[in-house]
Amino acid sequence: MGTVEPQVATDAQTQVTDGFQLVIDAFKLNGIDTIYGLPGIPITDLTRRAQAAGLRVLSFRHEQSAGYAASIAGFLTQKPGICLTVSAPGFLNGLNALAHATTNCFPMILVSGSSEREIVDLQQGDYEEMDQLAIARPLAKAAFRVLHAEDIGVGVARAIRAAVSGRPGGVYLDLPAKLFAQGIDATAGKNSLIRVVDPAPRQIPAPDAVKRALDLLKNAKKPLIVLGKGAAYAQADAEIRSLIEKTGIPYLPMSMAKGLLPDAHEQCASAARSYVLPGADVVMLIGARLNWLLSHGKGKTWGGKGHKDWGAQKFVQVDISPQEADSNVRIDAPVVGDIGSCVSAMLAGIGGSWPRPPADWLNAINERKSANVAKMAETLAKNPSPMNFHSALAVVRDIVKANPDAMFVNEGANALDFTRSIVDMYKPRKRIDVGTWGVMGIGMGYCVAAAVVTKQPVIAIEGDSAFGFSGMELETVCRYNLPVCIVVMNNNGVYKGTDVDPTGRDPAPTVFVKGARYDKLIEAFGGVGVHATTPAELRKGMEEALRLRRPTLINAVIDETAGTESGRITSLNPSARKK
Ligand code: ADP
Ligand code: TPW
Ligand code: MG
Repeated sequence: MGTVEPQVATDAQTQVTDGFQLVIDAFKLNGIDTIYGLPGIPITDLTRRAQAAGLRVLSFRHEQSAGYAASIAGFLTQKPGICLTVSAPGFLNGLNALAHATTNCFPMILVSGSSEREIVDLQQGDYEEMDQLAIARPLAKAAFRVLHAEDIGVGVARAIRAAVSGRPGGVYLDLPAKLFAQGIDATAGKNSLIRVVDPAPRQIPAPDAVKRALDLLKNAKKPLIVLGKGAAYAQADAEIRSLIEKTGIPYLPMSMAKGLLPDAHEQCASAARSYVLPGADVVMLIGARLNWLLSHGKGKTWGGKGHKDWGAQKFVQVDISPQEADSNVRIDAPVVGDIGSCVSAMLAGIGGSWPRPPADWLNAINERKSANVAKMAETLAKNPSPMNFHSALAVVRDIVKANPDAMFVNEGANALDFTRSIVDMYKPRKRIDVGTWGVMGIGMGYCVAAAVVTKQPVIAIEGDSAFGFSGMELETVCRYNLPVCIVVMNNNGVYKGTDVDPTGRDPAPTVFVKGARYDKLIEAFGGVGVHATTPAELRKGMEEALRLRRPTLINAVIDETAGTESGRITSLNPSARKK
């Protein structure tokens, strides 16, 4: 297989266009302005020509990072993020992110070049031979292949609709090498393109479903609202805030819903989580699934006696997916529709009067909150040497407060869990993290997309292990000169740095090179490296990075004994449970 040269360009004389051009035109027609990818056969010229045509083409060092970037761009913009890869190995590298997008309900399209159908289907050993469509299908919300240039318009339109309509997800679009060079009449090509009208149609909830939900909520003695990342995605921020404030119901934000209302809001019950979940009698989920992150809606977290027992709560679930209700426990009042429409309908149903939740419930929550906040303030005020997660995060907390518009990326175990609970968010869709899978490796891809999409500075709090999964993308961050400040919480390993090999032969599986200097990596690419062993050094480094908007990596030296196994989810770890 040779390289595919752009044989024909659209121009007035030839009146011919080709597959490359039609893909680019179809994207542009649908407002797609950025491609996250990695070049090679057969899509090198697609990257070049897309760039020449005015699209932003961001080139990564590994497709996985490009894919994660595309997925979070989808979350932030409600437009499908595009990840472009080469065939077989490039495609497989991108596949993790495709599955991640589907799992997290982010709209994304993985576009991969593929080898010749005739050879692939007869398994004759083509260059990078693989039946990519078949492999992508179970991991994607939808998967399509385009064989003829005149079908590119339909293929792109279907991919866009599938990605953003209903519950968003990852879509695979297979573009065989031969397609790109196919020439067709330019007018016919132009006419074959589709500008997708209303790609994510509103879905209005049924009035009786809204009434059922409001009746349940109104009679609750201990109501609670849980906001998930679906609520953040929906961009119905004003309506959601209004619903919460009008009803006076305490709310809990899931991690990527933090900041939908400021975490410092008086109705925010995050600091009393372990009190409100088992205590509530009616819980309204808005864009949050009752999956493992909410202990499946049952067990001790929810006041059940054993780990499989249901608590006494009744649930309202607002979700665009009609199949989500009853997936873990009974949903007494499902409200199916898009969150903007559902919340608006509820607000209309509430009208001017709504009884405030009983004072004893609100007072009890406030008592727990105050006690927990005071306890945390005490811990944060300590200044141990070496730094621990708390003393470092006290700094991060201040910096975020002073820069509420900055994007905030977070991954790791302890580096994730402590950060989530200590660092408040003040605005919607600022916090992006490991998501539904608790996956490591989203870090640098998310940083690039967050900076590019929002034009805001980005702060990334990274476990030292987490950072390693996408560390080479430091070069990407520096190449595009993005205002990204990465803080590596360096505790010498996965969870902590203290394990030893009982045989004395090797380092323990969870332990890395002691005292590694991650700050030196970024210097190789012209970025700013900072070695911080005290909160003061960390503060100075972060302030400078935000002021100068230069790519910066701060190696924050954390006490290697400070973490716990698996962070907050030790109970899910089979070996740890035995202890
Ligand atoms: P979290 O992890 O924050 O709890 P989940 O990813 O579990 O959130 O849940 C997100 C939910 O939001 C999914 O069930 C998805 O169907 C739903 N969702 C996504 N976008 C919308 C929307 N625009 N309107 C309604 N529901 C949505
Ligand atoms: C793709 C398993 C969960 S958390 C983690 C791993 C490897 C790293 C924790 O160490 P880190 O944080 O980042 O240094 P800290 O502060 O506790 O020391 N592979 C993938 N995803 C996951 N989740 C794992 C492995 C894991
Ligand atoms: Mg670590």
